Amino acid sequence: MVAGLDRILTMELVRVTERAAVAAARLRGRGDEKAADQVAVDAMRQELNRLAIKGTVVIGEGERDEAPMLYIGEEVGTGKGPAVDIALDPLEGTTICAKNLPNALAVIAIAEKGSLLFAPDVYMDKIAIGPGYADGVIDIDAAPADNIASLAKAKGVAVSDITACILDRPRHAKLIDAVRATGAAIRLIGDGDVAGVIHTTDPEETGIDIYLGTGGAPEGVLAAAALRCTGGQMQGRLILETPEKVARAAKMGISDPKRVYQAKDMARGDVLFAATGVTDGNMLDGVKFGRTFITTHTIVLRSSSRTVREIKARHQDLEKF
Ligand code: VTB
Repeated sequence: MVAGLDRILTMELVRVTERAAVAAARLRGRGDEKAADQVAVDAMRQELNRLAIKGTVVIGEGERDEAPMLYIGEEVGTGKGPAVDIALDPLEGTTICAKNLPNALAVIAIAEKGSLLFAPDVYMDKIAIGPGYADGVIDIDAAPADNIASLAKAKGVAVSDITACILDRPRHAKLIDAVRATGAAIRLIGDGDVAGVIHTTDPEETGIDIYLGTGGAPEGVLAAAALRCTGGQMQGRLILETPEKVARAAKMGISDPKRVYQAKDMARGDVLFAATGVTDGNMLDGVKFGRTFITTHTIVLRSSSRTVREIKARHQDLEKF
């Protein structure tokens, strides 16, 4: 038997992201990020409160005063069950959903109490690759060209066969130039770096070998939770460039503002992770609304067994949604 969280929770999590994804998907392509996020939050919270857990949201929709629901510190679940930390993003990629572009997800991770990094909502510098490589193939402090060359060598391919995923942001102009100068390809994404990092875990399916660049720290913790389950390497460093941010992080228990976190430092112990596709993506199909049923596609992971499950569900009781 593998120690850790009750494995039944793995399957229970699927309903939570399914419900959020269906709610958000109804608002795909309507140009209204806020509305799509709101319905996803409501739906996720409703389903989460049915779980037999004593859960605390540690990565959520925001601080208590700025998010009415699923705020950091909110207690969720029935209160009868194991004490767990929860990281969630009911709609990762609100803009993607509003524009009906690929890879919007409903995402959740659960770990034993005290096991998820309590990260402030600042940027995090991130680098990630998939499983099957020796430690040390990537280094967040190395030049992008060196990381790409090192990965290509470890994979046994030419640098030009490597594809990096990077968020399309002006702040990444130098990074993009540096990667392009190596001859590697770049998949530029508009949003959704949780998906971007996860995509490195299955390059044959997604076409992405490495993730590079800065994105949200909360999204970094969610991605780390997934990588703990799939295998793969990730390093992250909070960007705390002002004394105010250093102080905010310190309040959350972060004493070394320059610390490099490995995936296992951001999500420790037994971790469960689920993501349901909202829009069609490289790994997950989006929600499909049929005349008599709704179809969802979910990936559900558990770190202690490293099982990767894909669940395609046909929901026939449409009243439920
Ligand atoms: C990324 C992306 C998210 O925030 O983390 C990004 O994955 C980072 O912030 O989907 P900027 O948009 O300021 O670059 C999101 O776009 C939204 O949470």
